[in-house]
Amino acid sequence: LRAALEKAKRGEGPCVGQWLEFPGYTLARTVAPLGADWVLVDTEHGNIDDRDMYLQVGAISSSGVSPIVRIAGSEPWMIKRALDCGAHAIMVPMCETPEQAQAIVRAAKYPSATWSQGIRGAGGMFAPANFNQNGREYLLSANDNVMVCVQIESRLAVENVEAIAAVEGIDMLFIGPNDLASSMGYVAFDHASISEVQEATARILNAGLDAGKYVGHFALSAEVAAAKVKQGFHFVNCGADIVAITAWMSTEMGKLKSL
Ligand code: 3PY
Repeated sequence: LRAALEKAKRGEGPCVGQWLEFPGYTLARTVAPLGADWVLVDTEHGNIDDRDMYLQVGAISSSGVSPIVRIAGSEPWMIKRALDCGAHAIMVPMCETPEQAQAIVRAAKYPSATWSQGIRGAGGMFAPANFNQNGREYLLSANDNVMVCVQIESRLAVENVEAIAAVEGIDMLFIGPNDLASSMGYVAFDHASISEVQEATARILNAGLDAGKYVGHFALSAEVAAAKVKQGFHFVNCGADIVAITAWMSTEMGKLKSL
């Protein structure tokens, strides 16, 4: 994942992914080989429980693709379980202050000489296989290899974004445009046409770039994703399983009825 992000930073093509809202090993197995650098398992809004998170993360990594888990909240135990099942990165929603960002980093790091504040517990050895490592290798390298991404998606988060971006151990800022618009008092789905949201988007992008961090943006189509890459974002998805299924099935059903 880091290699794909570094490539994106050098302007050699974006780091692209797919987004899972539905549960199931076979779904993850089907989606992972479709050309993505990463596939995200969404335990925040998806119908994905702890067991399915384990199944999907394993299925994605065994396809040679980086599994990312979006955590339901920012609780240390949730971060621990996502990392213990072998996520290459975590995405934590609604990070609004540098103090919250520091707490998220602490939860994602084993205590070590470099990360004396780390509180991640050292049990659960399912993760090493997803990094082609043995347990000892994983314990020694996870603090460097596992990536921490926080979502900037509220008015307060935008006010604090430079301070959040400066937190050591935060690798990426990711914009959730729907929640951002919603927190500013607009209808979430209208985000693309709201100038306040677009101004905040530019500020978040600049804060991330100035701090030397990766910056990502949520997108529901290739066109939107490509526009965000053009704007300077490194990391984008291009839809989600539920979007693909509903769009394809309703279009085909409509076609059939008109034949
Ligand atoms: C948002 O758009 O708010 C997101 O978090 C993407 O799911």
